[in-house]
Amino acid sequence: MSASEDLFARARRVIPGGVNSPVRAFRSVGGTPFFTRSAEGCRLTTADGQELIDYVCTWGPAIHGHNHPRIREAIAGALARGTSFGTPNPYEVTMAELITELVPSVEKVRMVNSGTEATMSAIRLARGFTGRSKIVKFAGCYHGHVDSLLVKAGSGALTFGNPDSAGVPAGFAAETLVLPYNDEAALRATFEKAGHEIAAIIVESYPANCGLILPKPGFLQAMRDVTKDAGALLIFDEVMTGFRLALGGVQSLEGITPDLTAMGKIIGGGLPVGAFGGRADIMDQLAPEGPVYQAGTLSGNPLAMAAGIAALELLRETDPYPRLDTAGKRIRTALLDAATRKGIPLQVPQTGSMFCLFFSETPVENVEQAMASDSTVFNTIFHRALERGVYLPPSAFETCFISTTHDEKAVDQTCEVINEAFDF
Ligand code: KE4
Repeated sequence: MSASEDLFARARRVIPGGVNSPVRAFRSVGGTPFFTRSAEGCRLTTADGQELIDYVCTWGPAIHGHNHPRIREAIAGALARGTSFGTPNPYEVTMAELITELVPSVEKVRMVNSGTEATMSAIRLARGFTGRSKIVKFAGCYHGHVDSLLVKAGSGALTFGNPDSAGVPAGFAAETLVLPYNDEAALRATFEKAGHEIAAIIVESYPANCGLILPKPGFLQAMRDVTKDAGALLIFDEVMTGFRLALGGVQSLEGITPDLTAMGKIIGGGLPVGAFGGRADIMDQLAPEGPVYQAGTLSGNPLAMAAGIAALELLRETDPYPRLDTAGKRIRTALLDAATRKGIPLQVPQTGSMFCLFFSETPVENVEQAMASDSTVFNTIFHRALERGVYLPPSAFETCFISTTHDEKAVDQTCEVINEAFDF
């Protein structure tokens, strides 16, 4: 039995499914998940000593790779002063000043401890600010395990949602309307019919939890238009894309100004963190300033703030985005070339340091088309790449991430592995 198999057997006796987050269990791709013993730069070392080039990057936070010295030193410096105070601390102020400087739509920001907390709090704030209860989300978008967002589309196009998880009461789901992504007509029809009841749209600025699906031209602007006309708010969930594709997030690339933005991942430098922010007149509705309650024991934790500040300052100093996009394009080309040689239909949506593999004849524009792609082929490629030292996300419906430590040598090695992985 390998060390990972032994660890997994032990884990399953005391942790549900042996994991602290479902996707880590490899249920989608099959097999036993490896356990990571350490990580450095773009490489993980497993409990069995295998070295892997990591394209999961702890699901987004590790844009500077693992164990970056600047981030490690920042944590060590904060650690020397203690771990948690339960009082305001200077790091929180610096973090808030950084975020509001880098993301102009965020005039005020509140730190939390996960992306889920960020989206959950942003929704409560939108409902409190507008006095309305309905929320619009899009099929295939994931915003964390918030009750009111674990909802799938209702029976008809314009009916309210049904629970997408046990434990979510139908009454909670009924307050959520789930629309098809990239369907502007459905969006406009919904707001025509129910706009006066809708508190907010929440949308992944680039959906990346059903693979990577990019918005059709004008789709995000249509959301901005219909929410403005209806007196509803537009919430961009940039937990994944914030600081990943540009310092100002996707909103800066697309020229859209949301009312609220949910953030996470990169702003914690690998430590537990989330944040939500936006227009000051909305944010000032939050306790203790206003009537919308929201709180957190470890919110603004000095270690997480120090790590996140270092991560954001590194991004501002180095502007890694062009190079990350070049690496993304190189890997995309290698994937498409290998698939063409093998005669396998493959789409590789890629933007900056994000890409995914859809084994589909046609481009994927919504979750139905994503689900229709061939995940069996994905699983084969996943395991063949893993055996050869490249770790892709263990699901066809996730997104790959590249870090600044994926240097030429690592990308060259990845392209070689891709060629071998497709040669089955
Ligand atoms: P967390 O609560 O996991 O920190 O963030 C939830 C969340 C919110 N919004 C978006 C756009 C997200 O992608 C996420 C979490 N992303 C997943 C990756 N698909 C985290 C991985 C996991 O669940 O273990």
